[in-house]
Amino acid sequence: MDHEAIIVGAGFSGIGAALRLDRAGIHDYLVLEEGGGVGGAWYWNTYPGIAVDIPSFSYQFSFEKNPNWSRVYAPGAELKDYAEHCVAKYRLASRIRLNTKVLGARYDDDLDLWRVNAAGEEITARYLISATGLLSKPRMPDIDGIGDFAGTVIHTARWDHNADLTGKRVAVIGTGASGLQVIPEIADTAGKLTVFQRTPIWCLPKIDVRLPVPLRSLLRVKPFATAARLFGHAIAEIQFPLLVHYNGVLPISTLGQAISKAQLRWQVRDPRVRAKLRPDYTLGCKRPSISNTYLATFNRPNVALETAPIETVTAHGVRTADGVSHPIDILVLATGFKTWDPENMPAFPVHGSDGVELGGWWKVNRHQAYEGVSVPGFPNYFMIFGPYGYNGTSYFQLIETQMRHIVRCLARARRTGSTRIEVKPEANERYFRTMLQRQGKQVFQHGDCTGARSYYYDANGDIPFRPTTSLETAWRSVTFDLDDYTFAAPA
Ligand code: NA7
Repeated sequence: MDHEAIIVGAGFSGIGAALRLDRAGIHDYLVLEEGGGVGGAWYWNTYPGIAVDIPSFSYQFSFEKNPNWSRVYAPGAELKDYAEHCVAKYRLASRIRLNTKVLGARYDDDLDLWRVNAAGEEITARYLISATGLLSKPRMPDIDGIGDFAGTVIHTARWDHNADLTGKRVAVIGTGASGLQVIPEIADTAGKLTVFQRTPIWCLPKIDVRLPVPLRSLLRVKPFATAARLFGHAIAEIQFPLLVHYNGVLPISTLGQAISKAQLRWQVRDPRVRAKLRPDYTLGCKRPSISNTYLATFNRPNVALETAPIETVTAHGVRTADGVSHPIDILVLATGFKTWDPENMPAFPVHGSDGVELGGWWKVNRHQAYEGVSVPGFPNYFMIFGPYGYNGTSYFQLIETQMRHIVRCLARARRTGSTRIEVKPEANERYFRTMLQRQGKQVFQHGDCTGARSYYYDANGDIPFRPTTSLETAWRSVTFDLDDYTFAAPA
């Protein structure tokens, strides 16, 4: 066996997994990363205006707080720097193999290990930890003629820094979080900017300020760092878990909608444009976003909002269903990511015990995973982002919570000399049932999500996010019953 563990992905999940394994005394692991650098989403996404969309104080490891964030919502480059800092400080580089795409993994029932196809080379390990994130595979829109466009096409998740937008006719398709960030940034440079919106997004004010150096030095003092972190957690908790999962109990969406509408009235002058930007679904049905500059961009004379459906992309532009042709030079796709699609969940073909394939198993049985971490029939396989694992708050809480769970399993296996850890089907079913029962309070039941087109839904119409608060999620990771797993030693 080559290693005790293989971690797939060197984004924050993979880095966090590695750091937690080290802390648990498991040093023999290898991190495999497709990209040429670490940082995951922050390595790949470099479009103008990219920034984190929950406060940075919450978007960091609890044990490695960064006192150098330049803003409450740090720009993407600082997140990438922070990832590199963690790798350097904890000496992870020698255990990360970059430019190595995992093409598949197969469990060997005889030897209780995973055979991982790493860019064509087989590497074996007892444990396989998937840390591939959710938003890592860019989604190309299924629009007719897109391949015929003669100009430059750029997906926000793979920004082309050689493309010069100065004075050009630019179109952006998509008004999700990426669109909201990139649109105000490029409006200045582009000669004419046309934004193609299919579904408006609830846009909330961003409580963002620059953090001057004296204020940053306060973040080196523990009580201030803790207070900032609690502030960040509170915002993140309201922004998703409370808003979405406790919609039937707390009127956050009503309040948020009122704030968002007030911002729209205040920032957009033309009432017709305002009407187009106003969503008609309940806040929380799809991920809302925050910006102080997005809406006002539509006051600019060189920016147009187009809501007629796109019929086709031609060699020289976009034609909408009302028969209008929009000539353009550069087409920006802010069209998001594959989420619960079979190509992304799992991110690579995973064949468990007896060769069962995970994507196929989920297709038949619906997305499910015990505590969002493990699936029956897939021994020694653990996910950071599995179905019903992420409650929507800071991604770092997910990483730390899931690693607490995983490390508890690995520690018991060490203590008992076990080589095979597998969640019991009845424990998984119990967890799945509980998750489904909890959905009664979610916005998806209480609100009107008809027109939202949310990426939260999978092909079965399920929303495999964990309907719990972060406190409960963390509590479960330390209290779940280890007897929900079987631990087996070699015969
Ligand atoms: P999102 O939030 O999935 O947004 C994608 C946008 O692209 C959204 O407005 C889509 O409209 C639009 N889209 C996608 N396909 C098409 C087609 N075919 N035609 C027209 N419009 C289309 O991705 P982001 O990258 O913005 O954000 C992802 C996450 O990153 C975000 O939630 C944060 O957590 C950070 P739709 O709404 O589907 O009508």
